[in-house]
Amino acid sequence: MNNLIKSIVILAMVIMMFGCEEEVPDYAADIVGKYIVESIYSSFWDETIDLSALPLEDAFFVEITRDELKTYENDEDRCLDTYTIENDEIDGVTETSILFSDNTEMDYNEVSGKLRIEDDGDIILLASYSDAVPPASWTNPTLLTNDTYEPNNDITHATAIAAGGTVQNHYLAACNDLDYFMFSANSGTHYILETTSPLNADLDLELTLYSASGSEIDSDDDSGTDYNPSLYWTCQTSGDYYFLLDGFWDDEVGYYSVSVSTSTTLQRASSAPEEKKHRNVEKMRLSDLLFN
Ligand SMILES: [Ca+2]
Ligand SMILES: [Ca+2]
Ligand SMILES: [Ca+2]
Repeated sequence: MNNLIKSIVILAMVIMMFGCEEEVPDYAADIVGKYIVESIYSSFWDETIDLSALPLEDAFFVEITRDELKTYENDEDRCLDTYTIENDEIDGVTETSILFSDNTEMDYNEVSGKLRIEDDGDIILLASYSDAVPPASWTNPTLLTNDTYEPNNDITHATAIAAGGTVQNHYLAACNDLDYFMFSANSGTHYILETTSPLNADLDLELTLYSASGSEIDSDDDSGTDYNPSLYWTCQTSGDYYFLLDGFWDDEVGYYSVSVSTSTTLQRASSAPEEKKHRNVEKMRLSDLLFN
């Protein structure tokens, strides 16, 4: 055989050899990615905990590379630029399991586009996440992304709220979040500034009303339901007015609703300053259940 034919024969044999070899599926490629924890079923508590509505600073993240499964948890004090990360070294990925170098494994499968991981009876449901992990606010508390109205931490960034009873849903975040609001008021009209928080929420808000020049007009702490403030006020001069909602204590966090309503007749008689409502024990953090 001349050299050309020899080369073609060798090439053909090489192609046949590799062609016949069974291809090992790249299972790892199916699960590599960044995820946000959507729910956790705890076999110990026999309870599924829905985490899908948590603000980013309270959420949990998982990042899977070919070598590692990393779990991210923000520190309890959201005001620090630190967080906790746990690395589990991955040895291999089969069709159903992630094998770790410490000889443990977790089963996985896909459920409606989510990655479902089972670990010793606990079930963690992960949704794909495309933004930075950990979120920027974990290392820079000024970037807390607690609700869509942020930033509104000063009067110049106040959230506009219509004085027609529209209810806005907000979140008071850690690190001394301040939520400023602005509404237009008419002389002679009565206004009711009202807040509510979900049942059993451990949230104690206070409200301060300001004029456009920033001078304090009135304030309230607990006149509403639970520990929520509400304020009855009659406008003397038409114009823009501002109010601040912040936590009575430094560690207040949680969802609340706020509205500004008008009334031509309703005006609550002013009462003497009330006593501060007594609060019960602190609520336990979710991560105390999950990671300890
Ligand atoms: Ca807020
Ligand atoms: Ca704010
Ligand atoms: Ca209060």
